[in-house]
Amino acid sequence: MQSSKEIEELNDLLRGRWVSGLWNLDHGERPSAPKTRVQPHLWKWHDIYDSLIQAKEKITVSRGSVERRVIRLVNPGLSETQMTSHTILLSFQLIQPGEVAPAHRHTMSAFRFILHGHGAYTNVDGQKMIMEDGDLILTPQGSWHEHAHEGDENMIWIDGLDVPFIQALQVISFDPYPQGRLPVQERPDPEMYYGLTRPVGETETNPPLLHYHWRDTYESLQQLARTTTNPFDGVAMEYVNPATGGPTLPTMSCQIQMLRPDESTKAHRHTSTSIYHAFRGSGTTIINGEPFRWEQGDTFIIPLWSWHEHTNRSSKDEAILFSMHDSPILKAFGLYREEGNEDSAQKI
Ligand code: GTQ
Ligand code: FE2
Repeated sequence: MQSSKEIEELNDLLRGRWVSGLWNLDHGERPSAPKTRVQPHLWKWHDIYDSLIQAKEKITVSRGSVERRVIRLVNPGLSETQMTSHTILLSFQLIQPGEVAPAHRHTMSAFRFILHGHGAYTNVDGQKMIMEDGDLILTPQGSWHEHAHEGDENMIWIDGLDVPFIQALQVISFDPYPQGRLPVQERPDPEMYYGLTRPVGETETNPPLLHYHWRDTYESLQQLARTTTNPFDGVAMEYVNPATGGPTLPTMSCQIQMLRPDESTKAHRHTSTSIYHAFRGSGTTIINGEPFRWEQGDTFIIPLWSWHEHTNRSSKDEAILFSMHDSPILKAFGLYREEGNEDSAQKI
């Protein structure tokens, strides 16, 4: 049995050599099941909306000062980093008529899910995409992007970025666009490429799919609702990257799901973290035994390895949840695990 004094002396010696003994490992660093500092939490729409409106009064968007009017969701377990989870930063952005959020690019990938307003567009690498409620628009890593508003009412959308993950890899880089506006490229409407045909000879120049229209998404949801439902997620679909057949972005999967009137899903848990936005309807999600009641506009987070199940609280109206997941990261490294409880669905 070594005395603690001897161990201390050894530790002091090793410290000076920039090495360290494994005997100093805290057993808390070796939990028997995944453990996260991310806490379950629900943000009410009223708080988000009021914060955006107050910011609108006081914050002006202009080049070189505040380039985006953005409110981020801070997880109560991550107040030092001010992130929403350990992998994703979720924010809400408001742009007023006439404003331009100047062009830039960064190593973080982003997506936008549009909530309210008309007449704004995002330009991604020259592709001008007019935003409509329920649309999903991607900004893959390294693409130039600018937002501008030609309509006459406030425009609000969700921004999701893989900031904390890219930060952990220490590869954050950011460039402002050298000067002026990002030019819109004159080319055939990229939507003609999204089907299964393309102009002969243009194989290499197809623009990537960056814009998923709500009218298509909703139509697909309704089609799926007629045929099948997933026991844990209800009528659920992933936004696919057609170039790879894989998830929406290399680091983030975006999904849309419908809970039919009175529908309840069964409980499951997985090693990915999920953030949900109630796009339509109202419901209750039980996270590790604790009920979180959501209404349209609310956003909530389910930390990894937490049991969760959803219920639509209405017996008349469908509920629609938009969600984002870091599962592509876990899957890429063979770390995705899932456990389901086939018997759990219970009425609340
Ligand atoms: O709109 O380009 O919420 O660069 C955070 C960083 C939005 C954006 C955010 C960004 C953007
Ligand atoms: Fe950006």
